[in-house]
Amino acid sequence: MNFKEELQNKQAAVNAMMERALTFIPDVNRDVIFEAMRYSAIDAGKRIRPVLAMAAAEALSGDGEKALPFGCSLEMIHCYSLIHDDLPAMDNDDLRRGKPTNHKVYGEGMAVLAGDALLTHAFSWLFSQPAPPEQLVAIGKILSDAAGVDGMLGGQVIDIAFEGKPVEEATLYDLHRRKTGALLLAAVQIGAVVAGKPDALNIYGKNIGLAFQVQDDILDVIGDEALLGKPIGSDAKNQKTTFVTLYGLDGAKELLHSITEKAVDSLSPFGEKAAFLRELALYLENRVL
Ligand code: GRG
Repeated sequence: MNFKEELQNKQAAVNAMMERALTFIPDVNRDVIFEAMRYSAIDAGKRIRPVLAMAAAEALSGDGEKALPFGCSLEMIHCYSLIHDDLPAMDNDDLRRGKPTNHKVYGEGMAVLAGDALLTHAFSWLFSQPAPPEQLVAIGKILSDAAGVDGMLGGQVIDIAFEGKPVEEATLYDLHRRKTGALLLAAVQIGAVVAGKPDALNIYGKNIGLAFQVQDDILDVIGDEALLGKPIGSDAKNQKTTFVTLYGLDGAKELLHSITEKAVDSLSPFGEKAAFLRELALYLENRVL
């Protein structure tokens, strides 16, 4: 199987598991929240985080299928963060993944609740899995740390605190290590825990986490709006410091290439089993959406 086929197979497995995880018993008074949660989490996005969790387990000779439900918990947290990030109180965006943002369809109050509900459901789903209790606790800790004040939410706090102000290089790295990087590292760590080797892929996870954000900054300048499903130029419009404003377009591309290489090099101890992770790093370096 080539990389593209394997990626598509994994994405299909994620979509099927997300459907299972987000199927609710109809209730006329709560159907609206089920619908709002599903709107932003079913058949949505690239599913990179759960794919990474599966691939990380497999690279360490573990079972990717066992990492899949936990990867879906992480994906729910990711979807929650996008709903909240799009709210008028945050980025005030109308389009996400080529369709109206959650609050545009369900209203602000329901969108806040849909995000909250996805975050809490992520842990309910996690603790419903028939895995050893110590594994559930380890993964629950990874997810909560990655999502919370030390991770993604902390990064968002720094982002808001620096709105309209210049950001120094070290702060920009700290912001994105948390805001974007923490969930991507957590994805890799979940797979590594399932394989029984918790920290084995941390260098890979940290570098692709940063690379993902650098490419995000580049795409906001030279990306294709139709492919991205949202307008470009939002960083410039909001006068944000990004890896492109800091290093220029070519400098950001060089940084992206060098950290992708670091990620790939860190996989050498794992040989052929890490082939998919290697290809995934290159796919993320060259992604157009
Ligand atoms: C609201 C607590 C809180 C946090 C929001 C992650 C985040 C913080 C905001 C998202 C803003 C953003 C666009 C960050 C850049 C990196 C990123 C997370 C891009 C979107 O992830 P993809 O490309 O999305 O994996 P898909 O649509 O494929 O799922």
